[in-house]
Amino acid sequence: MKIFIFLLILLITNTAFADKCDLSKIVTKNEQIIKFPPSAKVYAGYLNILNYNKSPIILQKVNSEFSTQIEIHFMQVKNGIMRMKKLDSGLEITSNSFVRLRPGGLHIMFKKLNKKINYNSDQIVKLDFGDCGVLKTNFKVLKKFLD
Ligand SMILES: [Cu+2]
Repeated sequence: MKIFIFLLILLITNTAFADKCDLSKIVTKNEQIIKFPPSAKVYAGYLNILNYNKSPIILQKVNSEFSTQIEIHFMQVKNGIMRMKKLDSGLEITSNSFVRLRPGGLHIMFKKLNKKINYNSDQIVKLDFGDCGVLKTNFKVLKKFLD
């Protein structure tokens, strides 16, 4: 009986670990912050996120030192007008796929800027994937989006 319970526990924990998210299997590319002219009160962030995990991941929060309010936005056409809307439940990236955050679509919106950042500098941006962990990335500050 004891052996049976032991095997059962082993089986349960093994299955649990099989689907465990691995932060090293999340890859980011082409990270950039577009800084609009000095008068602008927000910056836009773009990047590609690739998920090589066997399970979906969710980008739940974004943190940085230069902004105290960071949101993930998507574009929506309402009454013929394109608007930005906040993604409240986070951004899901399904297993073995990727998402592109780029102008005209999904993007990170850095609001409440509290630190000056210079063009061509690298800025640390932390991507919080919840249980999967926090990925520290480097974003390049640019005037114009580079594909
Ligand atoms: Cu926005």
